[in-house]
Amino acid sequence: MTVHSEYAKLLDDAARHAHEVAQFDTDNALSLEAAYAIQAASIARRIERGERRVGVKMGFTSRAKMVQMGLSDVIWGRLTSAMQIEEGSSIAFSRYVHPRVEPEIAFVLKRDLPGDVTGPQALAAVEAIAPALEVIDSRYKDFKFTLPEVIADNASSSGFVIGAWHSPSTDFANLGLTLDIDGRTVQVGSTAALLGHPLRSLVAAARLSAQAGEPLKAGWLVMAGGATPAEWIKPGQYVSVQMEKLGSAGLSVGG
Ligand code: OOG
Ligand code: MG
Repeated sequence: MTVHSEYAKLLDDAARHAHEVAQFDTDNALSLEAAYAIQAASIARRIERGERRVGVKMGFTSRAKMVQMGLSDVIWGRLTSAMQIEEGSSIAFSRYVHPRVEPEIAFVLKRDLPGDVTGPQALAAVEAIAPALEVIDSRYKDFKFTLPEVIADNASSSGFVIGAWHSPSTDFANLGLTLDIDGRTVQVGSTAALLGHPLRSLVAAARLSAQAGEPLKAGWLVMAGGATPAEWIKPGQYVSVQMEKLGSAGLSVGG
């Protein structure tokens, strides 16, 4: 096995069996290119097991997230079918290492998107938009990592839930949102936190995916990134995002 496939197996096994691993690049020797190669190899293992590729997630597209995790480069990860959580359903806490949740906005595409697009061109390819929650679950001990390490770990992606779809003609530049746990608001933010406008996150997703040789496809989902810091979740909780004009999306946390 190459070094890449060894790390890919390590991270894939950690995600499958919900156990943590030690950081392996504390001296920052791993290039970003190598980190994305590990990510690709770990997702290839999921695809071999029968999962389908369903889209892309963006990371560190808001200042709130950059500050919380101490990293400042926009990153991306690959979404697969097994990561999707049905709206309102329950997730098993035991299947995660140390999950957190964050409010996002999701896009679904009606057209393929090449890498070099303007905001209006990207918008023209959007079928619908929806409020969403991402469940992130770093496989690294204590949820601590370097930039290459989190990229290799598929940008901590673990699960996502999407609320009702709406027409992209709704102005989504600056929609107020809250993250609520058991009916209590724990974070307040706006979709404007995402690079100033969530469409910029979609434009970045198109560019980065095309650069990786996997341009965005019709039918794919794009998760634009956490608009507020992420919150830890615990068994017994109900977690939801409430978004102005677009409504809500939620999940409950089982044992
Ligand atoms: C990395 C993933 C970042 C986002 O929305 O910014 C991310 C992490 O915070 O563990 O998903
Ligand atoms: Mg996220």
